Amino acid sequence: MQSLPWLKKSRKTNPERHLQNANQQIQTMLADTSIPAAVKQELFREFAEIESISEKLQNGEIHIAAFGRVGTGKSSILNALLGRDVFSTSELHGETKTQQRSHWASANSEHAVLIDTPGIDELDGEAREELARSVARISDIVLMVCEGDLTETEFQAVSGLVRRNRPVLLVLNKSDRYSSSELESILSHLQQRCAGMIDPANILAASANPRPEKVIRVNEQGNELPSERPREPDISQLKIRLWNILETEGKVLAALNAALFTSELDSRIAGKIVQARKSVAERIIHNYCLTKGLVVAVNPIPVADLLAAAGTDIAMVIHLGNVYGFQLSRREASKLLLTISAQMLLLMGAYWGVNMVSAAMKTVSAGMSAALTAGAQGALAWYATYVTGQAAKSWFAKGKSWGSLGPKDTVNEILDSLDRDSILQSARSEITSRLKKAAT
Ligand SMILES: Nc1nc2c(ncn2[C@@H]2O[C@H](COP(=O)(O)OP(=O)(O)OP(=O)(O)O)[C@@H](O)[C@H]2O)c(=O)[nH]1
Ligand SMILES: [Mg+2]
Repeated sequence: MQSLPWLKKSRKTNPERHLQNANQQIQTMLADTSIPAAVKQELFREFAEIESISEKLQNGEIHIAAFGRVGTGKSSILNALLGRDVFSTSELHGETKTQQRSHWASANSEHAVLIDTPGIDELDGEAREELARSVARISDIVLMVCEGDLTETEFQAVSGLVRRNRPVLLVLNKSDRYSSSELESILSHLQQRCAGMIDPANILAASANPRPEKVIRVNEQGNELPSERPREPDISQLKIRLWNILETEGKVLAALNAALFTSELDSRIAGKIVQARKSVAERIIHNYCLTKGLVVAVNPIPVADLLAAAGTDIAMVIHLGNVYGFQLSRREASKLLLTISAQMLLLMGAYWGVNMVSAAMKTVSAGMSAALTAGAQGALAWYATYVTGQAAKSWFAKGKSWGSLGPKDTVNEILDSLDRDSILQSARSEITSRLKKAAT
């Protein structure tokens, strides 16, 4: 049999390795006391996914999920494959509310699992995307169940699944509602619409729960008597196709899916950790800025000494180091601070004196109160600590290195990116409001 198109990609990926990586990252993250509980909470979900996918890999399970609009007969198709009513079906739309699964004992693979999902069209765009993502994550083969030509929503869903390298079988259910010529023309239309996305061999008709056939009997008296003749489900084409895939590609599909899933997970987790560190670092920097700003406001020192006094930022640097997993000695911390403040003096030296003071006092008018002046002084200290914190953060994020930019350009880039005046203003107002609160 010709190899299926989706298998051409990344046959060599190694799911176990990705799983181990993701698992290790999560374990480290969970043990890291500097990471906020909310982010850890989010990772628990990924952790559960890792557990379930590694279990699936170990058991060699192959997951086949039904997906599609409400009421197209997703649950009915799966029941017909199982040969019994496992999943609940209804004429009323929205019968299936959550994902459910059942072992497909009669399949030619020992480990096939059928998964039922809720209909996609009652959800808004974002929720639908999320559902498609999670279906793509859990399933090795997707049965996209439709009951006629594809709506725009259905077409988007198919495209999304194909984009995620998910093997899709398009099942035109309720074929009993069409004459054979109608059926032929719908199928060929579907093949055209999905050209390049779905192999024509994977676009199939089925009737999972056909309505009884209306027949007219004529009795001995010649009277016409309408009656109904039950019809058997017809899912033979689908079953044969699935068995074929399971037999020839099943194991590879499961491994490929696990590899895709876990490599995505791998980078997702790495991204989350970076984000978490950034937000904790920002909070730490803000707290030190406030402390330093208050100290200077209460006990003003000459403007020119503010940078020299950067030595007092040692605690902040050590604290930031912890967030990035580094234990800095005081010596190392003060060395880093010296490097940073040297760059700041170099870059801001001329500017530091007159211009900064006027910027900080911009809105302060002639009859300046002592508190406002103090606030402006404190704001300058705040700003210096803020720049220092950002530079240190960048050094830690690059693994205790300035990277290709070097310290000068790093600090320069930080200075360029900051809206100095608005930082000074909000620093000043936070400091004065704290001072006022303390005074009352
Ligand atoms: N005529 C016809 N009706 C069918 C066929 N398959 C399913 N149905 C009917 O379609 C209706 C919906 O079937 P379900 O299997 O519940 O559909 P579903 O896609 O799971 O629906 P939700 O869970 O609500 O999204 C039921 O009344 C089924 O009896 C079929 O082959 N032909
Ligand atoms: Mg259902």
